[in-house]
Amino acid sequence: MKFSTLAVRTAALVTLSALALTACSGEGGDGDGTAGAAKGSGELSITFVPKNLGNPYFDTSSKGGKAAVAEFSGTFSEVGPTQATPDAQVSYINTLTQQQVGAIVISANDPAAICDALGEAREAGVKVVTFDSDTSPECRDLFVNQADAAGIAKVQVDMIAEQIGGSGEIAILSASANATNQNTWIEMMKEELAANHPGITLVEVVYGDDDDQTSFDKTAALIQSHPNLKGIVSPTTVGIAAAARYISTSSAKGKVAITGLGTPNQMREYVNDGTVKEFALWNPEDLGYLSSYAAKALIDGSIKGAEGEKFTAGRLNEYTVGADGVVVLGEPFRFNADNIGQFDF
Ligand code: RAM
Repeated sequence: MKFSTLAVRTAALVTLSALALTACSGEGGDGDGTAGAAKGSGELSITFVPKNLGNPYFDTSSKGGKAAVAEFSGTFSEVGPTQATPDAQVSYINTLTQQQVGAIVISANDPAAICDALGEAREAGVKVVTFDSDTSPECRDLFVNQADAAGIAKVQVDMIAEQIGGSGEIAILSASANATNQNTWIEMMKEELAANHPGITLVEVVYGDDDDQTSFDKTAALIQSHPNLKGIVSPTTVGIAAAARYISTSSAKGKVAITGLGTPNQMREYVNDGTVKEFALWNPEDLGYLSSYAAKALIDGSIKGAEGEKFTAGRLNEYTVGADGVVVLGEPFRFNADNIGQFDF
């Protein structure tokens, strides 16, 4: 246990320096805003397809993706659905296949629902990189994972255990019910709770669909139906911000802890008003940046997605493809009142 704590702390420090650097060098403003897909069969035309548009997390990952594409003089674009439903991305993938883009970089709302469409894209010569939320491995060339899933699960369980004093009822407010990434983390959180926190009971898992209002309403319902609830873990940036907003003006403030995965810009107000003690995330801008370089390496043939292959990702330096075609960005980082002022994303 000691070793893993040390390893996480060391990695967190490294990540902190990377985050601080990014915070200083990032361009201002929000995400891409480009309408429509990259046109034509331009070799390095790379299109990002987030789970949903209008989600600040994906605005930030697209910003990093766009910056990388500009560095290697490719063409960047972003398209996607407004709602994070399982097959909402299919029509966008089909259009991109017809347009013969160089690569699709996609965060999947469902591990299987977009596989046929991605298969057709790959048959047509389009490279497919999943990032953030994977499909089944056989449906893509590479998955750029934000952090090791076990580490993401553990940091969230550790934070809620610390914040509720190690015992009591908790609930999870997730994204959409089919989201590959959240479902993986939830399973691992359950294992971590069972193994190391016998005093904590997970009473319910609810789904806010990465929609602000739905997540807000689900938070209210959770607190009403579980009067002894001591904490909520929300492994989604949309959910945690909506839950914090609800709790900040309700009588649950100070009684129900809220933690999980959030962006500093969305959570700052709730850390400053005492609603939230601590939450975690990686740098979504770096995730997008790395994903664009991975797509480029596939397009130019320097990698195929096989274990052990290496490629260079601009200012993030060299990465190696791991088992099952997975590239891991880094470690999650904890944000709290002491450090949140240093970040702008
Ligand atoms: C939301 C999305 C995304 C997830 C983050 C933490 O923005 O569900 O997939 O990685 O939260």
